[in-house]
Amino acid sequence: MTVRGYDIIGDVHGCATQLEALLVALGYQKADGTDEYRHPERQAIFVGDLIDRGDEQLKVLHIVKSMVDAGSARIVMGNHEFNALAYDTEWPPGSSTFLRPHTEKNTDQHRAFLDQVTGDDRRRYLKWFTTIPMWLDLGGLRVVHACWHEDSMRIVEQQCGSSTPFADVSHLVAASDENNPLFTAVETLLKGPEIRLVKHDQPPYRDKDGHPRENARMQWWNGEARTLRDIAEMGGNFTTEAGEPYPPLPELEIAGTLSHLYTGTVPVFYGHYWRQGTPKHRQDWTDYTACVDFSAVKGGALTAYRWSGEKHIRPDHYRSSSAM
Ligand SMILES: [Mn+2]
Repeated sequence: MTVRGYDIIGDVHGCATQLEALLVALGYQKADGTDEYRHPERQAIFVGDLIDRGDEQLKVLHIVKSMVDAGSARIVMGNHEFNALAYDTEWPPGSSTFLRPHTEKNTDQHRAFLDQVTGDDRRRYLKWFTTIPMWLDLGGLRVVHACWHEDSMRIVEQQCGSSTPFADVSHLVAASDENNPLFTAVETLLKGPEIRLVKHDQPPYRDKDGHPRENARMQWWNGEARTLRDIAEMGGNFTTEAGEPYPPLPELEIAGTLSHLYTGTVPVFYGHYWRQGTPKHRQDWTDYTACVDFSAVKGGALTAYRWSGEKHIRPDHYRSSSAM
């Protein structure tokens, strides 16, 4: 098959019904007697986070792995696949401690997966996760779960020798150690960069759940952003510690101090950011970046971007399983 284009599909989080509806809407059809959806001239690319939260995780894994095995799809790793590996890895062996500690919070976050994906299935899919690359650079387009950051990619390549490091458990160990440079590199690629507000003399805030926070998400996708106000993503319902609305951040020029802002001219597709509603300029897409995570498991639409060689993002190329 000659691949004439790619359909980049957002975070599925166990929503198999929406996934099948989206694949059908995109013109993919099941190969006879299998769950492998295929398209005569296109390939799907999953941005990671197939698992956690949703009700149909085993079915999602079955569909997506069938597609990847058959060459109908590709995938990059999400933070939830990475966390699943670290949660499962007892280290040192026999110690009853795990690379991702089995705290109540971590276990609750992973509960639906642990309940739904059991026994041999769990072993098989975790093993598959170790073969998933952290990013894809396909020439005319780039795909990563949370942030395209070349400095972090170089660290992964130099330290691990590839973009697919986790078949070797020592790399999983290094990436779980906060003092190892691999930890920050993997966090940046899979969870996105954050900016420390207190470092810029700004007060901490409370997020929508009332949790105190000193870091804000960085809008790395906005290459034109220059000031702290443009770069730090502050939600509308964040408050100060005292419960007052959080004041606007200052127009303090900081772009020159950051390596994270994407200034490339090759389109980058990513997920992770729980966008709401329909895709909006700057917030969700720019000329060279497009988020495809529109919160499918929280009532949003599972979303894809249909890329056919264009050099700039075209918002009319977004597709979803329901009307947008
Ligand atoms: Mn994610």
